[in-house]
Amino acid sequence: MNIKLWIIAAVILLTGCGQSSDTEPQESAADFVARMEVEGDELAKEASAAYWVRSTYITPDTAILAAKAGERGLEFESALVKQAKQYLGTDMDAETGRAIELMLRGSSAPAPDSAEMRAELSAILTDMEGQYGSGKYCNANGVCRELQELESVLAESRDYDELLDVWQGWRQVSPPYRASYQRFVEIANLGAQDFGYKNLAELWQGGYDMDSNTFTIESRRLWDEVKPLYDELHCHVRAKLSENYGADKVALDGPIPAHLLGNMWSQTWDNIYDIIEPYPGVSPVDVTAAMQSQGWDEIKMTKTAEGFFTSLGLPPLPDSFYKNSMLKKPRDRNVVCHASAWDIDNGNDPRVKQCVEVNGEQFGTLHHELGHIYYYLLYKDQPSVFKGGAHDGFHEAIGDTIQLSMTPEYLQTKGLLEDVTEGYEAIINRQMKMALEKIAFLPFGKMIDEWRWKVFSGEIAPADYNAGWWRLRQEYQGIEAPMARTEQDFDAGAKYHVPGNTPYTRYFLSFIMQFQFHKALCEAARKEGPLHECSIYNSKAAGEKLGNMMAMGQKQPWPDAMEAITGQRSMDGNAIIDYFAPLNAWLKEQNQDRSCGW
Ligand code: X8Z
Ligand code: ZN
Repeated sequence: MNIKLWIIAAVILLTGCGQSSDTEPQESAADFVARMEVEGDELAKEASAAYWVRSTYITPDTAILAAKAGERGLEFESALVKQAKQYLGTDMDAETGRAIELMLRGSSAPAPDSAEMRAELSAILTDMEGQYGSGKYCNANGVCRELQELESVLAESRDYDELLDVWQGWRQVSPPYRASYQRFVEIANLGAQDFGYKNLAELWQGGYDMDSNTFTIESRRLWDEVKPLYDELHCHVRAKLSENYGADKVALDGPIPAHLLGNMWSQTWDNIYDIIEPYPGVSPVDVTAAMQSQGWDEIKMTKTAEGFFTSLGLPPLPDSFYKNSMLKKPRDRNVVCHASAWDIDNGNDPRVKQCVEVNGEQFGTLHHELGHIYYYLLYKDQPSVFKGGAHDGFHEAIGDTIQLSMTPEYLQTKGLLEDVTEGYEAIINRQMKMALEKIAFLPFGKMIDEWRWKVFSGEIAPADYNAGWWRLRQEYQGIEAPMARTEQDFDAGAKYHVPGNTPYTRYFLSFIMQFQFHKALCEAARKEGPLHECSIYNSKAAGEKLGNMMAMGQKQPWPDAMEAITGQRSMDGNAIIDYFAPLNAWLKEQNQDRSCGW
């Protein structure tokens, strides 16, 4: 998560929204921006200290501290937006204009101008994330497990009933905050209206240098570009699961039961690669086994990930990073294990919070988090208002772009793979593993905010939260709940980003853009050959391109940053489709006698 504290101008989302106030500004726009910079930094220091402690030590005491800090942040934000509005339509230099525009975007949880509601909103957000973070499921035998342990069962077990037990078990964590979520929606919608938006959906959609309507059309276009490949993958995976579990459990003409895909939320499916592997035994890549047998720990994993970034000519992480990060789950207290990267003290004290376990998935997540950290380091000299990804999808895409370069050859240089197998079958196997991660994710990445946008706009009413959720799960992903669900449940709330209130479209965009970035960086690195074989490891030319783009922060509209790295000015699904061309052709052949769809 890009924790650029939702308090300070939390320049995450929003357009300059055309309203001006009658009040005459008291100071020049440039003076106002400069003053906010200082005041915002001061407040951010206090808030990040409170949030960090809260997230790494969940207790009723830290809830009080974090909620209080949040309240002050919301108060600051309301005042900031109010004054910033006064400058709309007035004369100012371009840089100040951009700063004002970014300030008016508001944060992901804006509060109305009421001390009572600020307190309520902040308390609700703190509490929901805390409940999620300390969630546990105790089964009928009295065995209690936390989320990461339950996730391991989803990843490793192939026992239908055992999978079902942990799947439904984790979903017992969220109903207790369903009513809180409903209240959060009411308050934050009022806040969005105070800031000049129809509702919170419009505010969230407004953070992309185009109006909210154009953005929703744009993201729909991207989904339409990649959906045919998803449909092929879905069809094949369903057929293999049906073979594995029986047609009575996985019907060949309907949605896939959600608990069989190897992931608690069915968002990535690479954990069931063993069931899907196109050419069994060809070119096995088992990073987890290699790391475990060689005794890797979280520090070696992080240093290795850092080593990729430094191989590109990017700077080493500051010593404080290793001193202040939380890279291991503490044994004696509840923490928010969902991985995140924190920009504390304006790029001087960046930290990762992650409950690292020694496996390939967590190694990938570490690269993802370091992508955020490198963004922080590279835009550290920008004024705070320009610190941020060109848009939030850029921030999410950096570390993932690096992961696309973790080819078998690269893994071999790190001692994580013995032999590199070449040939068609090896390519298809490797592409399948990646597609189970990257293509399977796309409709999930799209549907989460599809649900929230409808919840914020009222199209999905509170009484319909869960049914609305499953309608979208089925429509986009072609999956279904494996057991009866009711409005007593709150299944959306069992995914971190809902109680954590982190917008999710950013990941959908990231998964598309990272392939554009990979292609462009491979060209900069002068790598010939297919993109799925390219690694930019050690390429200073690629690093320079990436670094220059990150250093821009959000000072300019995102198409400028996109152009700086790819030469294109738009997001484009063709790069990911081209990347998977071999697998796409293979899947079409496999599916030719099947009836696809759900
Ligand atoms: O939440 C994350 C990161 C932190 S920004 C670990 N991700 C999404 C998720 O886990 O649901 C990364 C990809 C998708
Ligand atoms: Zn992230």
